[in-house]
Amino acid sequence: MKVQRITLREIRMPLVTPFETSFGRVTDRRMLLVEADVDGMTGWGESVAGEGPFYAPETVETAWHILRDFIWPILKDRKFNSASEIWNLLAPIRGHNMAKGAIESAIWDAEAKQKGLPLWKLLGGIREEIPCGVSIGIKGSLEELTATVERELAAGYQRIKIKIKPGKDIEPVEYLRQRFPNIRLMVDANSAYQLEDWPHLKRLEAYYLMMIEQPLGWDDLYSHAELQRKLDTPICLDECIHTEEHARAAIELGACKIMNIKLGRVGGHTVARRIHDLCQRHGIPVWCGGMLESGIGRAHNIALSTLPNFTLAGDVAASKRYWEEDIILPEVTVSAQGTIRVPTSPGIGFEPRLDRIDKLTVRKERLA
Ligand code: OSB
Ligand code: MG
Repeated sequence: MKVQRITLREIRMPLVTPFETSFGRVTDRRMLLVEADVDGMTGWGESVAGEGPFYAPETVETAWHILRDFIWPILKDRKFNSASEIWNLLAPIRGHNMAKGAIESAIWDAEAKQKGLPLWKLLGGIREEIPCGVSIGIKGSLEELTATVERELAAGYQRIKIKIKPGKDIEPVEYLRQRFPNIRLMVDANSAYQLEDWPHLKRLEAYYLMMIEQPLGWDDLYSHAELQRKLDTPICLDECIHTEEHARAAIELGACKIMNIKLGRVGGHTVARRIHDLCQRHGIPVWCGGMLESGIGRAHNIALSTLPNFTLAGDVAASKRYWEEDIILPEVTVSAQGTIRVPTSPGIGFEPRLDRIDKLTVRKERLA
């Protein structure tokens, strides 16, 4: 196999509702799409790098720079046998997993199409339907939060995650628990707390949360291990897990009992699958995180979520929660039972809408 050409595009799309986390608020997404021509077959990937370096160090700009100036020179004229080799080919570049994941996933899509297989089957997935949850941003009032939760439950979503930060944590959780005593509820702090805050976090245990996601420093496994020893509620790590080695360290240290796997954060399907396998061997359940993706990134998340140890509902939800109109056909929809039916056509199984993508494109560069 050989990548003949890649096309980078930056598209911009406004979110249907602004999304607020402890690290900031997003109203308009900038997304970097990678279209890869692999021996005449086209594959698509999406970089999940944010507008700013606030969730992780990468941004749309750094991903573009690394793809054009470092990744493409490695892949140009390079022969390989399968997409599973791309991660190793890119090993000389340290970090920049979101840039790597964008092209690596595009090559996986192309390989699956060449083989006439749905991507999820090529990855070794076993699920024909995946369970879905939602991630709800920090809201201005408890009434607004409750109304949102009601709407998502009515749509069928199987678990509710709310974003928290100091000052907006115990109160919203207590309020929701009183109104919804039986729902699967969890919180995500996106690294907003310090280890010294542990007695405060301990108070959340009164509301029997499924897990507390990434309460402490984005790269601080050690403090999470200390915190997990003080809490009965499972800690789920997100930001902290950017490599397979970090995943192993987290497990050995006891820094979490659950893991969130995001394709971009770990550099693509190959490493995502290895972390999945590692967690499975250690009895750590995983779920697929979301990064407010367009349909292309979402399609990759669906494929990844079919692996056997993705036993918990992820943050992979319907297109219409995010976009007035998505860039793929069909759009991603969720059943009344809160599941997504996995597509059966080759590759990612959703067709990118080139006309719409062109209209949304603010920058484009072809590398050959
Ligand atoms: O921490 O999981 C997170 C969005 C952007 C950055 C980080 C996170 C999130 C979400 C949204 O929680 C998940 C989604 O609905 O795509
Ligand atoms: Mg998170």
